[in-house]
Amino acid sequence: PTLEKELLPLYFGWFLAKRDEDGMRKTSHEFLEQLGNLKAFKKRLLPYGCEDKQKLDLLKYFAKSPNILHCTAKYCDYGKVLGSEEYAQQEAVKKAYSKGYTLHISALFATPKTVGAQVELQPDQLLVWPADAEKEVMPKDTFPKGSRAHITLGTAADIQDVQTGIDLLEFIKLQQSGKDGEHLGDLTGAVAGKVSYYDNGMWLLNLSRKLEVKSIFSGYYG
Ligand code: 2AM
Repeated sequence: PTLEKELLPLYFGWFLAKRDEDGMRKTSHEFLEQLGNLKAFKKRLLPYGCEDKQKLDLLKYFAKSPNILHCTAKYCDYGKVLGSEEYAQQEAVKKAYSKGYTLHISALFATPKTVGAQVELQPDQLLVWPADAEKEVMPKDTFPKGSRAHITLGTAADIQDVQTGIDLLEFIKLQQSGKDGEHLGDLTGAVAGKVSYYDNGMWLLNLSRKLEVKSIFSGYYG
């Protein structure tokens, strides 16, 4: 018999269940629509390459959206990424594979590059979160484990998905240094919460009611 090597995916992650994925896309639209209509936002369009008070359709601005909404745990590039074999062989990862998880979303954010959801990983979810996930993209800073966890909802033209987690870490870095952003408005309905501005076109919505979405931990082979 031939020895078969296990295939590694493009990435491991939590994939939103169909019904919750549809809901999440609607929530994302609602967020961008309400944010774009905020007076404070209309006055701060320069980071988005617009003149002040010009009209900016955020739904069009974030032209790209992932085919399947998910929260990436480990990017493997089919095994080309160092450490992906070791990751896949961890007991915790094998145990989690194909199991259902509820993702907790505490905030939504938009920057000139990306729009995303901040995911608060639960203790059982942190078991499959790579120790170096934050260092991988921001080697000079220190973050609590799981800080990078997010769902990419959309990206501006020419921006890669991977940027969303970097943008999220940028918010957290500012929060860690005591800069909590300026409270510039409130959103209502399904996206009720406080909107804070962090300069350079960085907007964060702290949800009054955390969102919970059902997901399955698995690998994407694409
Ligand atoms: P995302 O997690 O922000 O959505 C495939 O490219 C998926 O792997 C995307 O969802 C992408 O971004 C994620 N990803 C995570 N780390 C990556 C990396 N270092 N390079 C490329 N994609 C990465």
